[in-house]
Amino acid sequence: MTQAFRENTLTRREALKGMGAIAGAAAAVSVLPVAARAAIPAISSTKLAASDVLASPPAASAVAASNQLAASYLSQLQGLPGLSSATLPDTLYALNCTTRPDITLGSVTLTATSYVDAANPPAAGAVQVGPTMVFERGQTTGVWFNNSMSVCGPINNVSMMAPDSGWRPHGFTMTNLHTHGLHVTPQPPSDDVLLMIRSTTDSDPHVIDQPTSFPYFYTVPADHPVGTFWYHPHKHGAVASQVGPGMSGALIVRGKAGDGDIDDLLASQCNITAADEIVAVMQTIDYYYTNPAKTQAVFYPAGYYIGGEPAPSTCLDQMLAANTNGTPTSINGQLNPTVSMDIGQIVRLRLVNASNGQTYIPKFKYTGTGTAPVVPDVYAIAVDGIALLPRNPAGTAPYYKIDYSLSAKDSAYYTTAELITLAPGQRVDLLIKANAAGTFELYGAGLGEAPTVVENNTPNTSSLMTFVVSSTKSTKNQSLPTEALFATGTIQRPEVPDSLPASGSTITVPSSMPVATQTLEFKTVDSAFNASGVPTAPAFLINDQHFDGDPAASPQLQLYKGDSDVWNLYSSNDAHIFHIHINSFAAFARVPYDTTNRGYEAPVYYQMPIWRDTIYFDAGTPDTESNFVPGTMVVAASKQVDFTGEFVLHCHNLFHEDNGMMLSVAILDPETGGYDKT
Ligand SMILES: [Cu+2]
Repeated sequence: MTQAFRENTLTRREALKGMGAIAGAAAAVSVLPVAARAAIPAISSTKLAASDVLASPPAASAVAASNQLAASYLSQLQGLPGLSSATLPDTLYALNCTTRPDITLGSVTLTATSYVDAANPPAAGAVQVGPTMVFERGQTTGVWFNNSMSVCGPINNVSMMAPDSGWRPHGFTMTNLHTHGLHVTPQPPSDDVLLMIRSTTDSDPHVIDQPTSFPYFYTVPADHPVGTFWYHPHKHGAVASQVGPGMSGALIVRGKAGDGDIDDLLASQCNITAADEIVAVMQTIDYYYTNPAKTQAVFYPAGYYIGGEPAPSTCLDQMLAANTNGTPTSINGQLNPTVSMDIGQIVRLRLVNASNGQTYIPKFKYTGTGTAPVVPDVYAIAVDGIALLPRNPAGTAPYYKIDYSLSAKDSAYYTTAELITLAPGQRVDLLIKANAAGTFELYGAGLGEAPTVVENNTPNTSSLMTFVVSSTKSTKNQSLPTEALFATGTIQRPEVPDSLPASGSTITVPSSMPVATQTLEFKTVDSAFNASGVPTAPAFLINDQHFDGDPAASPQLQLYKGDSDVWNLYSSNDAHIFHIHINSFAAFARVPYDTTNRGYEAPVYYQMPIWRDTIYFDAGTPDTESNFVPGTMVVAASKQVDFTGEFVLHCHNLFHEDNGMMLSVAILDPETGGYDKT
């Protein structure tokens, strides 16, 4: 098997060698005007209107111009091994990773690495969130990707090829692009997060032959779920330092009117349309400048575990310090923006948690004086980009209403908790219905204020957004979707793992799944840290392994196309967040640990399987190294369909990921033991 695997595999080193040849040409061509990118959502400083939020489709002429640009790269792309079937994209975006000196956040102006729409660069002072990209299923979208971010001297010493680069932050000006949650091939030129795109400013001799541009092509299957996804850098060792200053953006997958998917049903049955949507990218900026002049801006995240670097104290100043509510949280680059609504109006809020390590439980509170009016109702309709399954396919009540008062740790509690807890990397689509006039703050609830899967950690309790409900009654004639609507057969979700029921209130773990069980223990090793809090050995482990850091090494976990896998996920120290690329999983139970009797209790099943690509689990208590008590276990299942190739699973606390809490994963063709050609 190993031999066949090698023979059928385009190794990463071979691929990069081929791409090195593209780099020179790319730098010259990338200055051509690229107009296909739809306008960046114009978001005012005080108000988010539905019309400012989503980009309109690019004009046909712009697509043609972009295709012309893409075509100039195709012959070179097709010269690469394994890439002979590359086709012209239907839409092309151009994304620059650059350093902007003019980003404003609240009263502060900062210099930071940023995603910029090359076709429509932001004005000075504009927000630092990346442009919202819209991918249409059934189509191929290209993202022409350039890296020219700046580097600060000492940082460059943490070379790409530094020893122990599998478990130390390093290579801060190298980057790449990950389409978080998309079911697309992990092979280049698609969602390959092992690629490394160097900066045009980077002179590290170890990376000088890497490309500075890359033409990503994403073919979204015609049956892909429509929903809320996002994109961010995924260069191992530098993810937190790049996502932290704001290198992230929303990625919305859309279908077509009349296709019967959730967007279409909401429009036709409930009069909730794209014009009623608000895309809200949540970011936290608690970063240190690398020099006092603020002329260069690779950031040390606060609390980053840097090995072999000068202590971040003498030449740094802090921008936004964490307060008692956690790090201040910006929405699309603004602090506490306002949304205006009328009584009875419904908006769809697409929340994206793009923070490095903050977890939120969104909840409303009245902020005015006098008798509190009824706060807006909150319904979850999708998490991690996939429409919820119904509990009862014939249910007639609006779905899924968040009941913040639940407290008994039963099925309803854990289901609600899973839907409303928003851990790093996760998304939730909420319908917000205004009940009464007043000013209401959407904020992060604390423990005890709402059901949550955060049981012994500290959620972020920042202000998020303010909703001002006028005394006018809405004339939009909207309605809430019933539970039965979510049973409509035209709603696309991932393929159901073998033996896992698609819905129903009596889910049990099948006794004989024809599958593999993957049990993953996430662990922070306290004794690996020195007195300064810097690891001197791998400190963030999954099954006692850390990411090998070698792009040519064999995958650390092998799965097979066509298999279903059950995932048992737990932590024995510290809270962690499991994320796996390419195939989402259906979470269906949490299994509490009895700390007194030292054993797992009976599983608490969700009311319906909940599709996710990212999931949170707490550490147990006490979590001292000599007395590990595991936290609540998550049980999930997934089916490995459509794609073979190499990708990763990891903790989505990005500090943990950069310190090695990641494994390389391969999905192999069971016949050949290798990867299919794309
Ligand atoms: Cu972690």
